[in-house]
Amino acid sequence: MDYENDPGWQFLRPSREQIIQDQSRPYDSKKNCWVPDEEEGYLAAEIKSTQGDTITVITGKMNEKTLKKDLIQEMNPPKFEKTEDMANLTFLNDASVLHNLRARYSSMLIYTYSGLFCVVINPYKRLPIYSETVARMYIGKRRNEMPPHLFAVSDEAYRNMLQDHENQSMLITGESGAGKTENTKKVIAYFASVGASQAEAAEALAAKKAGGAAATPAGKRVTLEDQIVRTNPVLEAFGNARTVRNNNSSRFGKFIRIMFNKFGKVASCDIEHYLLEKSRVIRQAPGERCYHIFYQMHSGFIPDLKQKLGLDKPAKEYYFMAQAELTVDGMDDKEEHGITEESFDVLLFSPEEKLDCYRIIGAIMHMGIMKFKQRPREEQAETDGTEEHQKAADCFGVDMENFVRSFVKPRVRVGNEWVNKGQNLEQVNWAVGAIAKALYARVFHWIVQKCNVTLDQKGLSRDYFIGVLDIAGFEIFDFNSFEQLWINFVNEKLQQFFNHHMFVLEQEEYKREGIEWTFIDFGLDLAACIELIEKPLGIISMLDEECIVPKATDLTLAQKLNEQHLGKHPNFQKPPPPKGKQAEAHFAMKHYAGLVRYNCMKWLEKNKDPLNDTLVAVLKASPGNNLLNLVWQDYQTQEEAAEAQKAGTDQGAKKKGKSGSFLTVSMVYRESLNKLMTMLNATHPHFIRCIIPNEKKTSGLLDAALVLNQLTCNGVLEGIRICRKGFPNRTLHADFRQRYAILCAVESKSSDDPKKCSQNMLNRLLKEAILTEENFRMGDTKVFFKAGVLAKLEDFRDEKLKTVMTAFQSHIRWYL
Ligand code: AOV
Ligand code: MG
Repeated sequence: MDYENDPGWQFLRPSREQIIQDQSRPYDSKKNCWVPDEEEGYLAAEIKSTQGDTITVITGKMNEKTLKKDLIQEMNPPKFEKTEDMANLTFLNDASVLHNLRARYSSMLIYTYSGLFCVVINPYKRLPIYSETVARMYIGKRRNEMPPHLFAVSDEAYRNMLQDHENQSMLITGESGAGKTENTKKVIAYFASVGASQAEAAEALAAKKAGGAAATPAGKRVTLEDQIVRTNPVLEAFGNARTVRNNNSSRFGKFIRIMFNKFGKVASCDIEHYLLEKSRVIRQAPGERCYHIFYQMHSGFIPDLKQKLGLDKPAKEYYFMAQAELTVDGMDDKEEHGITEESFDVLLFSPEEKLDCYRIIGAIMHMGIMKFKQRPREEQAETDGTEEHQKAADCFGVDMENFVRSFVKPRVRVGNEWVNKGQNLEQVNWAVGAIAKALYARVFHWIVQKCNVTLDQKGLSRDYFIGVLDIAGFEIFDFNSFEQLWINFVNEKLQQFFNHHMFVLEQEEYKREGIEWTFIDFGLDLAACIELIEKPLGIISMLDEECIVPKATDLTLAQKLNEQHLGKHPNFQKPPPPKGKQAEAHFAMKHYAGLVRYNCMKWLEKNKDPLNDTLVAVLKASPGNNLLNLVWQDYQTQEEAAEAQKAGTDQGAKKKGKSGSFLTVSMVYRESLNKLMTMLNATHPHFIRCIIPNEKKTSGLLDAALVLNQLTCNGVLEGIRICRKGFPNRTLHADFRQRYAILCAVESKSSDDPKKCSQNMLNRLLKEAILTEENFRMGDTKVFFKAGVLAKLEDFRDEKLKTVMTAFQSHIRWYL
């Protein structure tokens, strides 16, 4: 294939001219270095003089600087300029990693490997690197045969699955706006299209060999692959929103499992979702929007939709969707609604299901402007006009009187009695918000389940899967609450998983090679923080506990947490005083990614997530909206629970954990996190780290401090430091013999066995004090080196070559 003529190629590998130019800069390993710089992260500099611990340098900006010796970092030789895998760098340090990523990004080479990671920087513009032709270039290729690409990682996962008969996972993480979802979409499309066609060919071949007829390709009808790809627009319409950082921000995490048969043909698919941000349904911060679907429904794509739902006001009057922005630059809600609708159809949502779903969202919009008022001198709220109440009830298909009564006079239990208890205005408003959020979350869950039913195709056997995880990275905000605790906890677990995986892999290779080495499990580095969150008497169990203590408040929780852990657990700290826009905090936690100040306000409520049961009962029994019955099906109201208990049928519900009244939000989250981790632990993982280059959504601009911070949070830099503790560079004995023969000619010919030769050569290098015992390890097939050692050998080799060449040239001259 003629790769270089593909329009995408220039964004995958620099041209020959460019490479020559990049590598032509003068270089002196003793002088060239990096010095820290506020703006650029690190500046290239040249050492002028050294006095004891201090060093004087001249930077590229022609400034002279004197600084502590240990602040400077070594610079790599020019042959590593824009290197495709940073694990190969002679000098593994923060400055070189940043420089390499920056140099590559300036040429729009957005993918780079760093050992086990694939790092990608958001290009903020469409690059022609995801085309069908580019995808084809990567099929069946090994990672080092092609420039770094998400497709290379995807293909590796696909091949590993078929060759090792092992499930695979792709973990795509990064900050908001870093490109997780875009990359997830490309991975899914790659498996769906390329994986499918390749497998068809394999299957046809197998069928032919077996003497049977080739399997017929799916033809023009809607294929499972189409349906898999189509889940995305639906999930994005309901789960994505404009935020300050990302115009299309996913407000939930997802794990998509694509299942394959043993030929590698897509057999089925399912989706799991995590931590949907419910609060957005009723509240949006400045510069943000509610979920896209709200605006799509107002766009007029379905001409009579608004009329059917009684949405006769302009969008800006519906409070739940109009607190901040109504539009998104570059996004046409009408067109998007068309795509959502089309995808709904491909995924076999029926017209009735779609309409019921829109009616529920419509009802939420009406609920946001239902007016209530308080009776003078009474703790009793009542309706203030009933227009919106009626419209909401119509959408729900329930009786308006019943609907309103359940807000203002719900049935509650007092001792053994059930009574109708009046509510004040604040309580009513709170109940409206709570039910809107719960309903939305339940509709979202139903949509995912409905997609799963469609994707759950019978027929092909499901032998393996590749799971793709798209989940928000560590969040360190000015105000960190319950949601951040959970996101950060999940990330802590994922990072531990990575560190542990790396440890296991290294360990396995060392063992295979017969190297003596006690490796440290770096997964354990994170254990302390994880324990602080999840163990008995840890933060989450104390929160759960406080939720059942009478008269407990957020502040009693904060106090108990501090009493239990402050000064006793290394990761639990007193929050430093707020800086800039930071909010007050009740405690701080040392996470892998940094210190996070947490504020406990509303934690009890967020964890209990109470609902107005009377209202739920009304909605659940709706005679006019089937979907409404369905989404509440697994919710047992207190009254139902009491009845079930009386009748002795309560056990089942409790055991299944289906009753909302028995489980806290944390308990549900914990269960789904455990399930995810168990599943990931049984896969071969592949890691994609997405990086946001700047906060201006601008292509080509790289904010060094922002990027360095992410490299710290996502473990790329830590991964490199861990690497340095082991023996990251390795060469086969035969290669070693050939390359360094010039340094020890006699030994390189001392045996026919390459291993013996390397051993003899290494002994010689030891004798000459070029190497020390600590520098390397002999394995069965390879020699392993500490970071930087191979570079030293290369220097010696270069020098030797130069001497030989000079001698040779003078010899020739003499001869001539
Ligand atoms: P996220 O998933 O990581 O954020 P997205 O994948 O939504 O981030 O990316 C944000 C925006 O960056 C997209 O809408 C694109 O405009 C642009 N972008 C990202 N990656 C690419 C790419 N490879 N090519 C072109 N444009 C890209 V969040 O969901 O907010 O955490 O919760
Ligand atoms: Mg996203």
